[in-house]
Amino acid sequence: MTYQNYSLKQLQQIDAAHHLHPFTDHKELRETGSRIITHANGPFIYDSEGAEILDGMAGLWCVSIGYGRDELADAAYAQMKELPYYNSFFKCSTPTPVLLSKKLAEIAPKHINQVFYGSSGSEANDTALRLVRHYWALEGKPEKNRIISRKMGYHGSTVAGTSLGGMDLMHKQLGGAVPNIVHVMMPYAFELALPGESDHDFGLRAAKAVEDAILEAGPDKVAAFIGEPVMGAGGVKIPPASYWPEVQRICRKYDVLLMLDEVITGYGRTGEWFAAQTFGIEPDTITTAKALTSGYQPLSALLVGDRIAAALVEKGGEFYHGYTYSGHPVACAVALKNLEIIEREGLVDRVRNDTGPYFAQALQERIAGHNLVGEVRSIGLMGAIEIVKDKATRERFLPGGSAAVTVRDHAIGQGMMLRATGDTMILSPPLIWTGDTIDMACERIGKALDLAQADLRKL
Ligand code: PXG
Repeated sequence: MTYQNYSLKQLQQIDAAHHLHPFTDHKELRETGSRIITHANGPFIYDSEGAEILDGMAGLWCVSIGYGRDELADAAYAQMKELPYYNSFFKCSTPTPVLLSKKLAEIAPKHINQVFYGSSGSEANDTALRLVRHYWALEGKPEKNRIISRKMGYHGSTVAGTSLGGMDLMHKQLGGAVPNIVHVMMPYAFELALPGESDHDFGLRAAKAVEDAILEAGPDKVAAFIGEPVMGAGGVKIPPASYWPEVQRICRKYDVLLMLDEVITGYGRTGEWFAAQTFGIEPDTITTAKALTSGYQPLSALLVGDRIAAALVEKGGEFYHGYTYSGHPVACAVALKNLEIIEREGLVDRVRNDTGPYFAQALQERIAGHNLVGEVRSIGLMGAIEIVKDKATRERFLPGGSAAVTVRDHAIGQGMMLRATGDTMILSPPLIWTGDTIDMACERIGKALDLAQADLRKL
């Protein structure tokens, strides 16, 4: 029986009766009912009422090649018929994770040549945390096990992901984080730069917070630093150009491993295959997921640099870690086809040379001037719009976050899906967007801002 046999109301009732959603106030959801998305094509999603909505978030930062790609469905179908599942434990392998690993080693930075698979970004970060601690134990330094992370960082929702992340509300509900993880300031100039402080100096100061944390713990106690190259869920916070090279310099100085979480930035979003390349840094691990399959299958890949891989191989001994679905043949088949399409259509170059710069210009020329907007910023095809009450002073509306939700609701009403996080609107569209799609998005966002402004004035 297909869903078409149910009315929207029935689906909402069943949803409310049986389905616990992620990051949701369930009491509130039961009062409003969920929005049910039934199908999608290219850059558009459609809800059960037939509304066509331009998807400014690529699903949840993942559907890079857009919806409705038969080639991915065909790849999954063929693989399911040939071999739907076999495990990668006990010295077994299947062809698609083998070939995907080769492909990932080709597109990753030069010094990264090994891959460990999971099904989600959270799982990949669990792997990363365990792997760097295992690495130092293999090196005879088990006490070098602290991880430095950042406030407002998002690294997933498992216990390790939540512990690595710097979201206070998540920590409060955790009731005990993984020990030996500390959080330092984030590189968010819009709110944290001092009056008169240049972007460059602010970037160096934010990097110095990493050095201070290393020195406070003692370098022989610190295993690694982890960060998203551009903080995503925390509000598309793009660090000043001075930040990452300085963080890398500091990590090298104290022999601290550098872990990048590229679950959002990986596979072309910033105009290179990986943001490590955009920022010119050489991390020891890169966590990836989402756009690896354009969201058509759940799959994550932890890319592991030569230094850690060499210790694993040369020192030997079993790394007691892995998932039933590590290297899932169907997910890997879909990833291979997805990467082939990204390459064939030149999407990474297009973001770097064409749509990325056009997106930046369009936001600047058509959105930044609006009365409700304190700042726009973007890198490649990810962008943020800061919502403020007063453009000059950057005073926010109260209660915090309410104005951005008003903008978002109007945007959806205008046929434009984007996300509100705190007082920031965020955009992370499919990489197939063209100049025309960007124009359409700006027009709809502009209207949403006007409508929101009218509402907010009434308050
Ligand atoms: N790292 C980063 C940087 C992420 O953005 C994860 C890890 C975890 O991935 P999984 O696959 O376990 O969800 C993410 C996920 C949002 C939002 O509201 C962002 C994510 C997930 C859900 C919501 O922007 N990012």
